[in-house]
Amino acid sequence: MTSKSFEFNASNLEAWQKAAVKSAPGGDVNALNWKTPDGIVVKPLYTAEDTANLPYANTLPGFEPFLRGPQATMYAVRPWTIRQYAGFSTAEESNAFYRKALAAGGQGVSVAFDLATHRGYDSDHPRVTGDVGKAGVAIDSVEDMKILFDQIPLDKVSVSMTMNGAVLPVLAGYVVAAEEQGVSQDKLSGTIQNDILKEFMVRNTYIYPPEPSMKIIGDIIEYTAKNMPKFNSISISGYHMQEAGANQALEMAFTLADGKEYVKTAIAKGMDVDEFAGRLSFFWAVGMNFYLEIAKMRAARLLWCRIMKGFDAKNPKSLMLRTHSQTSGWSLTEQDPYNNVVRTTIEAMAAVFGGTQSLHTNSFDEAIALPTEFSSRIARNTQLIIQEETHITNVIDPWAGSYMMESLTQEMADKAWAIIEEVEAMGGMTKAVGSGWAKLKIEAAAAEKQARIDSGKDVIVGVNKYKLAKEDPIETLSIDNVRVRDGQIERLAKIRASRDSAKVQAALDALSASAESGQGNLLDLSIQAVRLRATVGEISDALEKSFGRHRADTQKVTGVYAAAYDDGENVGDTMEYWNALKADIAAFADAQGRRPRVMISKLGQDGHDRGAKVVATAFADLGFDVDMGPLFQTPEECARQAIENDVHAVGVSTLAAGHKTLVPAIIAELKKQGADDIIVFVGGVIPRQDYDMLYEAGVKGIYGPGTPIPVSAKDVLEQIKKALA
Ligand code: SCD
Repeated sequence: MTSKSFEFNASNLEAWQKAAVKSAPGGDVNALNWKTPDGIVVKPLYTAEDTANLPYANTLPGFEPFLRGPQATMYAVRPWTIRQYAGFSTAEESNAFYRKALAAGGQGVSVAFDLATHRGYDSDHPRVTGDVGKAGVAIDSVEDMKILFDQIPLDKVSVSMTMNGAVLPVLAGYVVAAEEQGVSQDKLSGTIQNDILKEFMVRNTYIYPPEPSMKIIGDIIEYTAKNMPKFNSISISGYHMQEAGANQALEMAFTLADGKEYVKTAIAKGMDVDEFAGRLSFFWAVGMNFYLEIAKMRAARLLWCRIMKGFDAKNPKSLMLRTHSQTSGWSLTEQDPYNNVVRTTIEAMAAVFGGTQSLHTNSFDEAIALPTEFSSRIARNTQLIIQEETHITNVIDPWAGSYMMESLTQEMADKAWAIIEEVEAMGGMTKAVGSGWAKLKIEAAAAEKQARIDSGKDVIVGVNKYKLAKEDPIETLSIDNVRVRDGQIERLAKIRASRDSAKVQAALDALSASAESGQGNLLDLSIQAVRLRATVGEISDALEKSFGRHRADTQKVTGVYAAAYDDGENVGDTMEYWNALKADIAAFADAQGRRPRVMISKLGQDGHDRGAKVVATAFADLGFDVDMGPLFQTPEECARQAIENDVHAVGVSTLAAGHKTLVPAIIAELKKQGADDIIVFVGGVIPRQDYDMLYEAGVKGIYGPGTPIPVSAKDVLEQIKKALA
């Protein structure tokens, strides 16, 4: 008997409904639906009916609308690039890491810069004392760049650089380092992130206000289109939006809308769309919503093709969305951290099924500290195993034709398109960002998500369910930032002493003049200045003279956390805890004549403010008076504001490893300014082994990732009461 001739009793959807009712909770099949954070209803069963009328489900990879992938053969011919994002304090250490990684199966370089470099400060600037060498490599001049790429052939290895604020001096530094390696600009392949709009929404490593920042992007697209045809001029990034709390539809919509804005900017410079659009690239976060992530990546290619047709693009390269992806850093937990290897594997599979061109897999210890050599190896091997052991790469877009995946792809596309149209009605993404609307949308999504976790509705294994009684510490990497800074200062002094200062000054003046007049290309002028050994800080200053420095306001959403926490579906005793705490806070207010007042602050150049914003929202919803310090405060500025606002407590949110320098500094400043009654607490990414040091410095509470906000809020209230008594 062949399978063809096998007889069976046919079923239909009605019969299935009847069968399902028997085991569905409350006899209601609809109770099995899952409503995603994007508002899409995912059903327990999909059938041929769901795909019968889908317009794009039967297309092919390598052809419009590219839903199934930009290449005809995809991984069957060439798998995605394994491109691990890394940067370790000094150029020497980072270079050694890249070379080792390339030898061990890495396929491209991806540079992480330190926070001082991102914000356009040389390492000797007083504002960045706690930031040099933190969260990436310190680069002050082309001499550092040359060390960074030493013995890495830049005509062969593609290099991605995550730089947005100080994009001109950094890209210029790379070009000149290559030039001095004997590699001309036309041979350079790689990507510069160069995506400033999302910086104003979420990542916050901007330098100049939006308008001149867009001018810089236009100049870079223009220069690279003419001189660096193999180089991707931008990496339009949704990653940081999802990391900041956006759901998949919001991430995709805002990113594509950003892309539209960049296309408009380049066209306004007089370029033909097909001259540059083939080198626009994208960047997605891939988190734990497995199906949604795959659907998002397929839908995004469909929508980008539609958008580019709207600009009359003709070249297929202009119509196809090519993307890098990174597994979600936010999804990593400090608790039971080896679980993160599993999370990252699942996310990497989603990125691959979604058809990514390049992928970074996070190391399991990244919720705690910078990755070690061991954790980096496991992360890289995760990709190598998928590429070389599983045979996943042999089939192109393997989810195609799945009733569920094809429906979900269309639904994701429709959801995102509606948001893109909403943005368009506001006048485009620059306007939506400028008004603060886009940022608040993401922050509201973040607060909602946190409330779902804190109240136990969204499960995170090892954090709010299946918790370990005792956590074993893991080995982490620590950076001696004083040593890094001293080394950089020494090298800077040498460069300043050996160059032709008059020529450098003339090149910097030319940059200031161009920024003022709008004439000339800023990347071209930056390359000239870098050849003469002008530094990152000097070039940034020369531009700041005309452009000014951007200061963000500190709006926060209200009511969102409480609404999601207290939506009547709460599980366990979390609601009792919440209500008791609110009563405590109200009693405090009665007794003291005012509510407990906290200032949530970010110190140094660390711009990751999701945690700070969510905590501020939740504390306010609980009944605290909450002040939000502006980003990038020095400890001295923070202490002054705390005293002026007469707060009871300062909460420092730290995610970029600056805590050992900056937290003792804020405590010392409060003391110096006569306010040691103001207590200091800390939240964010802090290795366990640093806890004692911080407590000794005078910190009253440390709340690592995974601490439910009501728990930290209760502790802060108790500490404030203690300090007052
Ligand atoms: C690929 N090719 C094929 C093929 N597959 N040709 C024929 N058949 C196939 N099946 C060709 C491509 O067309 C291309 O050639 C070449 O092979 C390389 O492939 P690619 O797909 O372009 O891959 P890659 O060179 O790696 O480029 C991938 C992107 C690029 C386009 C996505 O922009 C990139 O590498 N981005 C990485 C960005 C990044 O690392 N960001 C880190 C961010 P041609 O070029 O000739 O067409 C980290 C971050 O922000 C962290 C968070 C934080 O800091 O806050």
